[in-house]
Amino acid sequence: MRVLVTGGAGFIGSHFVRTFAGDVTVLDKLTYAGNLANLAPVRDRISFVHGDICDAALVDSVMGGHDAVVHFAAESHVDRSIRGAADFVQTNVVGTQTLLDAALRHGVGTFVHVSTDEVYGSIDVGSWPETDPVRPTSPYAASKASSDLIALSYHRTHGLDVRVTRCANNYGPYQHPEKVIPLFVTTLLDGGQVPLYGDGLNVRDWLHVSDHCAGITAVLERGRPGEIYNVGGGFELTNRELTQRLLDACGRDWSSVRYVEDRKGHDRRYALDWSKIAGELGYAPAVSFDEGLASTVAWYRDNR
Ligand code: NAD
Ligand code: TDX
Repeated sequence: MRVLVTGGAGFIGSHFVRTFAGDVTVLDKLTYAGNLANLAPVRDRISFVHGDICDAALVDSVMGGHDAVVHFAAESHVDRSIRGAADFVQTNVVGTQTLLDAALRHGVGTFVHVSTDEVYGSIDVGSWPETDPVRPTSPYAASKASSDLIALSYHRTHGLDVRVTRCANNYGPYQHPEKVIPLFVTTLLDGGQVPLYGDGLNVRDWLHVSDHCAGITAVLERGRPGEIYNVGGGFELTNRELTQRLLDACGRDWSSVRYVEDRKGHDRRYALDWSKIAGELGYAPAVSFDEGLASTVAWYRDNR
């Protein structure tokens, strides 16, 4: 299978490319979040195209000859979307539409659109099934929800084989240190203080990046056209509980933590019902949180 992977130099996309057994072309703009070094282990067996998914002529010239697209490229950080939403709308919405048009023109077999649990909004108890409506709150989440709807519209309107995945919070090696786990680990290893937002009681469900990529591969290989698949099964923690584990792993205490002003519109909790992907595709997460966090901290220690 020849797969065009957008955003393949980022955190999750590069994990997918490093582990996927197929012919891969990466299309990546190498924004602040992309890093070619993330692809170093596989650089000689993949093709790399440096460019923007919003560049219709470039996307058209790259798309031909691929059996599938796995679309990771996005602006991905909530705090940055609060400071300014323009790049989020441009890349996440217009970029996705540009890719879909090219995929349609070139008769690409399958288009996997990689999305997030944040499109559902915040949930206090229970978990979201795929049938729940989107109620995004941050500009990041709203741009992802918009791209999900546009992607699904290409299935219903044009018959393009679009499949949407919505995953929980990822952690693992190679993540940009703007996100909470690598930010806290690298800061604590350097002896600094970490900023915990608000009361620290917001809850996130943490899934190892390799489990997310296993879910994406299952959807690519065995999923159904026009369907949404939640990819969950991580480990739920409040940010305080997470911070305690990171302090323990880095040999620090609560004097290394300062409570700071809360994120605007900070979603309280995300939780996915992932019974569909488990039942239909046999997906099950394989990495325990303790094991995954220990190896992630070790990776940041070894890759300063
Ligand atoms: P990331 O920010 O680490 O990487 C994004 C990549 O996309 C970078 O390599 C960047 O250079 C590239 N990119 C950005 N704009 C581009 C453009 N206009 N054209 C081409 N390339 C561009 O992101 P990530 O954390 O790896 O997330 C990947 C995808 O998974 C995103 O779509 C995100 O919404 C989704 N997702 C992330 C998480 C998470 O916890 N990180 C969870 C669920 C879903
Ligand atoms: O300095 C911080 N202090 C803090 O308390 C940062 C950066 C975050 N936080 C809190 C905010 C969140 O409750 O930690 C939690 C996790 O924050 P992020 O790492 O920014 O992730 P989140 O906002 O939950 O979004 C992530 O998961 C879903 C990814 O960045 C998204 O791309 C993905 O879609």
